[in-house]
Amino acid sequence: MAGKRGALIVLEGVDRAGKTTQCKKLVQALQQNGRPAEMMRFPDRSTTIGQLISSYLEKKSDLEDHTVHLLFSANRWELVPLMKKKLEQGINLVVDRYAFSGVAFTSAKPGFCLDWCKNPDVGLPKPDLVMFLKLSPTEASLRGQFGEERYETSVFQRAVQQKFEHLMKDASVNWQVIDASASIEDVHEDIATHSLNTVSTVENQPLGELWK
Ligand code: ADP
Ligand code: 2DT
Repeated sequence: MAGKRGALIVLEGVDRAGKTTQCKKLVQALQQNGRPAEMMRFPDRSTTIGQLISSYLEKKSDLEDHTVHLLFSANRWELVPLMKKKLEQGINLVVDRYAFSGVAFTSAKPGFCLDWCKNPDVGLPKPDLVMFLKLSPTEASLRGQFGEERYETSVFQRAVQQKFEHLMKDASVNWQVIDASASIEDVHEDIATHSLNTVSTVENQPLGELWK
């Protein structure tokens, strides 16, 4: 019989909600529980496609809006063989942003419908758990200024938040809303509990396909 597979766990949320902080802590906690775990993030800026995206985000280059959406999706697809291999090896993957950010950010731009935005990501490995770190714009602003990258304005982030709210109504995805305004340790406890439950639940189940 094949061994137990790893879980695909995604953290989503607005800028400064604590995604990166919590992904790192979760990987450590899973490992301390004897569960192999690794972190990934999207965009993965290290690949050739990722470098195009990075230059766009840093405003060093301009890309047409449909084009950059497809590049973000391609950046996920190029990592799929590696993700599947690791999951099959029993490694739990903790992912900082995924297709939900892809859809929320592009559909917050004028002229984009949700369905068009979802299409390129249909069939990606389906996360076993997606935790949305919820934080109000006021609380986010207390965690520091926006950076200099594209999309880092309060008007755009509010539009993105609304798109996330819409995506979270999709019951085919295992969404969990996390109160990200609590202390780093309390948020971590919440996230670790959900994650450990998921890891045990899915270890003998097949990996799903997103939005299919
Ligand atoms: P994200 O990846 O969602 O943009 P980060 O993990 O980079 O967020 O955190 C943004 C900033 O907020 C960092 O300075 C981090 O130390 C701080 N931070 C993260 N979580 C909390 C928390 N629960 N309470 C207060 N500050 C936090
Ligand atoms: P960070 O590297 O700080 O998370 O910023 N984005 C992300 C998209 O527009 N589409 C996507 O598919 C993904 C994964 C969110 C990355 C920025 O890129 C946006 C913020």
